[in-house]
Amino acid sequence: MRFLPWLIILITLIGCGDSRNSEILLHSNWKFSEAKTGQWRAATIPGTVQTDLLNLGAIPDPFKGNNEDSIQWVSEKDWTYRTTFSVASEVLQKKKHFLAFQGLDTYATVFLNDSLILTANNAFRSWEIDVTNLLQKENRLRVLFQPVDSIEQNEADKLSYTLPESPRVFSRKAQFQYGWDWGPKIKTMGIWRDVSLISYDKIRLRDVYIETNEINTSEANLTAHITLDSDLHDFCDIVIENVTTGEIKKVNQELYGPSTIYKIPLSIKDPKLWWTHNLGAPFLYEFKITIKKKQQIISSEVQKIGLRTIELVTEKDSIGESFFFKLNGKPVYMKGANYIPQNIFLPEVTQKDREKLITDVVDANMNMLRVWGGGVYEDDLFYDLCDEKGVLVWQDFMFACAMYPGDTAFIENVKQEAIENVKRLRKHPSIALWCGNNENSEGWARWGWADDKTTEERAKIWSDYHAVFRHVLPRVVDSLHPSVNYWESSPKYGRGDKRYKTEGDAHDWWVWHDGYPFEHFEEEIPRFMSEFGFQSFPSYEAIQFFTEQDSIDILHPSFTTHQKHSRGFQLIKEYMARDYPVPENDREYVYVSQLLQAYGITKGIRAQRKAKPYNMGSLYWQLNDCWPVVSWSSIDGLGNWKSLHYKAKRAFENRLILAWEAGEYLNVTVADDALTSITGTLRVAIKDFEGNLIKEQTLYNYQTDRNKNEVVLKMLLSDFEFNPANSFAEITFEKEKSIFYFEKPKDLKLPKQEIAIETTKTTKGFTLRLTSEVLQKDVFLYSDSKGHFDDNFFDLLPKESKVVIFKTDISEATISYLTLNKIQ
Ligand code: BMA
Repeated sequence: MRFLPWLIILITLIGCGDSRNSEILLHSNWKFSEAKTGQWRAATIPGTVQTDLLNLGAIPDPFKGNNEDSIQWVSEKDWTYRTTFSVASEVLQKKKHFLAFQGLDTYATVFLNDSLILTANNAFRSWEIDVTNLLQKENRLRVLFQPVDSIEQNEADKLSYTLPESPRVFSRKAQFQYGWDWGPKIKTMGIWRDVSLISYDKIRLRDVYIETNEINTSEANLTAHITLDSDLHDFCDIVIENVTTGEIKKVNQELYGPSTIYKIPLSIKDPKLWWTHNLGAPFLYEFKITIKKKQQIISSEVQKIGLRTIELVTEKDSIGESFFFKLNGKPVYMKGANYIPQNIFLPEVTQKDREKLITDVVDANMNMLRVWGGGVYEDDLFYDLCDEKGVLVWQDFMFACAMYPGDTAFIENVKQEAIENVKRLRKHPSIALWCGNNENSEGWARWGWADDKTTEERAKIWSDYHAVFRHVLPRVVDSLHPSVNYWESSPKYGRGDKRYKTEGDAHDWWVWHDGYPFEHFEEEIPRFMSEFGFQSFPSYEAIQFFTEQDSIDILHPSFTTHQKHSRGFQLIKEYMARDYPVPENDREYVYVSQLLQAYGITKGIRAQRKAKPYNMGSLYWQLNDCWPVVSWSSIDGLGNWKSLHYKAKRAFENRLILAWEAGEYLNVTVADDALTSITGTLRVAIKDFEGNLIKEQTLYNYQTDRNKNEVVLKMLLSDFEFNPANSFAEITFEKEKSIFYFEKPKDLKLPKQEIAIETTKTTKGFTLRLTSEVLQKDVFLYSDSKGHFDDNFFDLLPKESKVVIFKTDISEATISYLTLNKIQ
């Protein structure tokens, strides 16, 4: 997964006949065939059977139309992959050779030169096989994949009861691929991560982990854990260079045989801490670790580390039990979203895709992502980006919405998976929490899963749950990553439990699944909201993509597979009718669906932030999609920001102006998440939609307080005459501005006037200057040309102008707009 940079150096040096470790990617010459058909065709590694077939035009694009249904046969067949590779004599001369598979999806048998070398059964694990005795100059490598169905059925048949969500629970494979309420059912198969040949002579650098033991203001104490494979009683030099400070530590080490960890103490003077991007700099130290023998470099690796402490504080208090994170000793309010894999075809996700997404996360002022348990433990590159950009990661183990088996083989498999992934991910300062599963315990307690089970069956299923989530996983975390907390399940309690509000994290699905109005978010606020969400349609581009039409047709038959929630369309319409005008026109309907989602979710964010420090986190469901679809995401399957992403960005600002009506008053405060408070002028101006000032009130020398949100300004609304349907409050505090409306969007009397738009072509796209005599609500700029507006879905204030940048590579772009004014 992350071998490439040093691999290039290694390969170039192999020619010199030195004793360096060598690793060669085996990604070439692969062919694949449906078993026994002998029809061999070119394959891409890493990849999947489905994407290989797609590349050949042998199956239709499952993201388009209703093609998803017609490709189901692929995962029901056996498939074989094969390649040949030659090994250069310099490499072949080395004493030890290993074949390494970073990921096989899922039930695979591997043959090298016709000898069986591996039987794999977990897509979340990597495999390394000693092939020293089998490797030749010319080699044949073959990997056979079996469909999951019969294997799962076999396991299911061993039980006298049916596990909830069986049979997917028997396979250690991304669970969302079995179909989810936002994703297609595509059970991929294939060599989904790197495969390589590792060769060495006497010593191999297997792993490096630099652990932070203690940080104080003058010094940080660290331990480098260097894992080496070696012959007994050999010696080598371990050189650790802190590239950032220039300090070098060299140890002449006696070696004790294979897989031995050598611990070397390190320190950093005047340490610079790693912070989330909204609180400081995510500072990283770079270390270079080199293994030398008699002055010859055997292997080297670069690792970046961040110095920080992170703690989940769960303490009994007068209300129940707290749930908040302390970063470097400071309580931090977490703002973000739930992340799912960026593509159902996991190897299709490029580094550019990851970079774009994590940049979008930072741009939206998010400081935490929850990597949800129905996907995968992501590649290191994902966490590298979070490390660099200052985003914390709540990492679920890969279990979601089900009850899992508890036989010895399953538990052992899970244990190895956990050990490997915790060891890999603990290197990243972004990892803030390990969480056992998504909604398994809530499901068991509330979703009727136990209803048809006998007392003995219930006891057995619960004790199996216990074995994985209260025994194996916490023990792995405690032993390998004790500086980060383990949390058994998200949420702690379901919404049927009265402790929902007072203890732990919570998922609010009263809104959406139970049809409660958005105002519910303001009434039932938990200690930490780790999921709450609402669907919207994706961009016009995404709809055009999967309907394969130029027009926008929301009744097109391809929505049968691109709306996975049985009541989805109905719920969107019901909620829309409560708060918004319901347009007849499809383009407008899509637009309002996005406004609606943003309206509801930012209402939730604001209510949760207002409740700080009672509530200390707001992570909405969901950040992204794994294909183009109608879903809860704020960024659609083609990477376009929906209204929610723009509006979440505003609601997640470090300093957020909050206003609400309480009786005859308009109450105002500023929620401040920054580490240092500021003092400034808070001003409320009531204006009509033509911009006439009706009333204003000012508070001078107001100092923000990051620890609590008290009402600091109260405006008596009964003191003056105004029409709430055509007025708004413009509230400013230093650089921040917020607009408050007194009526629901559908009840506003918005004037009908056009916006004047002045467009200038620039090297990177277009600059637009928008002006209007009247208030223009929720201005939505769009273009048929691919691009990104730096701001969108904003309110244009009367007699003000606003500049928006449209970044695009297309030189002739037509830009159009919609506003809520046009729709009423
Ligand atoms: C949440 C998630 C997902 C699901 C979403 C929307 O609870 O954990 O299982 O997609 O609800 O229904």
